[in-house]
Amino acid sequence: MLHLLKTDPDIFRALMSELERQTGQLEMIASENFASEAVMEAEGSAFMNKYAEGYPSHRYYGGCENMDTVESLARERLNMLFGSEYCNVQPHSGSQANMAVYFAMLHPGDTILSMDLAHGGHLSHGSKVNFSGRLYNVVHYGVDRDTETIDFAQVQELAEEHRPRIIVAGASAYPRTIDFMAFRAIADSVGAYLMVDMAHIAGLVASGNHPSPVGIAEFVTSTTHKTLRGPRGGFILTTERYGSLIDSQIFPGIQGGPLMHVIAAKAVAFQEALAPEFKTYCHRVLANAKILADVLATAGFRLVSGGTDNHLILLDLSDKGITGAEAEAVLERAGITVNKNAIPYDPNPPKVTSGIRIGTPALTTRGMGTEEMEEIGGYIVDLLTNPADDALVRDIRKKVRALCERFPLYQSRLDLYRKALEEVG
Ligand code: DSN
Repeated sequence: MLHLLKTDPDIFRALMSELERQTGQLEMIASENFASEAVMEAEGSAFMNKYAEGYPSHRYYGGCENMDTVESLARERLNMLFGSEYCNVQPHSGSQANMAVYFAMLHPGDTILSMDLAHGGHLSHGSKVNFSGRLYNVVHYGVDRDTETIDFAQVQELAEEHRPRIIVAGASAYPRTIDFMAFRAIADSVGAYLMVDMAHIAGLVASGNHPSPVGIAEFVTSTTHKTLRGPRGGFILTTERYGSLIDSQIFPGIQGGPLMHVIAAKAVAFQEALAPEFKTYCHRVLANAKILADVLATAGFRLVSGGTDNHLILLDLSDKGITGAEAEAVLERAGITVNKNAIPYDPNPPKVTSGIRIGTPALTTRGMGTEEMEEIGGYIVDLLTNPADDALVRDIRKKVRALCERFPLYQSRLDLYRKALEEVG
């Protein structure tokens, strides 16, 4: 670390400040988590210096023997974790995993049927401002106005009307269990492929806390850094039948050299997720989300779909006289980080929104449990009910700091950085 401090104090100070931000506030963005020291060590390593275009034993560069070890271990562990037949661990991100599947199975202009971003879908599922919406003919399904759960009658109707080549299941702001079998039946009824983007719930799937799409969908894509708690990145699961097609779409189709340091970190995260403690962790993520949901609902807040089955809660603030943007801001001032989020049929634009999305994966990694969720739920209720009360915000900020101190995170790193800074004065 002293190297960075000596070479580039500006970046070092930004890093120090970020570490203090992450450890000194309550991270409740549903898609974020804290990777382990081992994962970070693998990523910040000499693996990053190596070009390894190609795949294990078939590389376009010399000196790849250690790269082969790393990528083969990542693949074996990932297949073991999800019981999959074939996988690709090279996607730099979830979007690129999705892109590779589209490129493998679709021609420009083909039809994709996917969940509307405004109802909890994802940009790379065909949003007009994304490559997916520009290249393909995209038809969106959404949630039912009353139940706020996926409207399978509408999915079936749209599938019959538009005959999509691929149906995409998966969401980034959907608090309920997704019925992959129902999607399979609809896909089969119209001869469509099924792709499941399980980025948000990958850890829950790996630990048996959400039904698995593996063996149901031809293609399963994911990121590695959300509930799975690895480094930022993506992967694709498929069967032998589509394996080499998918491989060729990732490299040379859309990517060049794989990020071998990230693949090494993915391998470490997969190993961690195979350990029994990861199951316990995921159980606790769900238990924490349920308690938090109960506290908010009991205080009179409306939860989209009436509750949660997974790691996230979508809170509708439209009857509280506060927008999603305002709620995000007041919570942040008190040291609670969430994101504003559209609710289904939201009348407000995406930069304002009528809701916030709250998740429990990161705080559960810190070791917080149901007792802490009750405490934090109380703070959220007080802040959202009295957003203009500066004294309250200051008081809660203090309590949040004290709570964070009780659940230390990256402590040895923080100590090391602080000591380094003290030494240079
Ligand atoms: N941007 C991510 C999220 O916050 O859910 C999805 O990729």
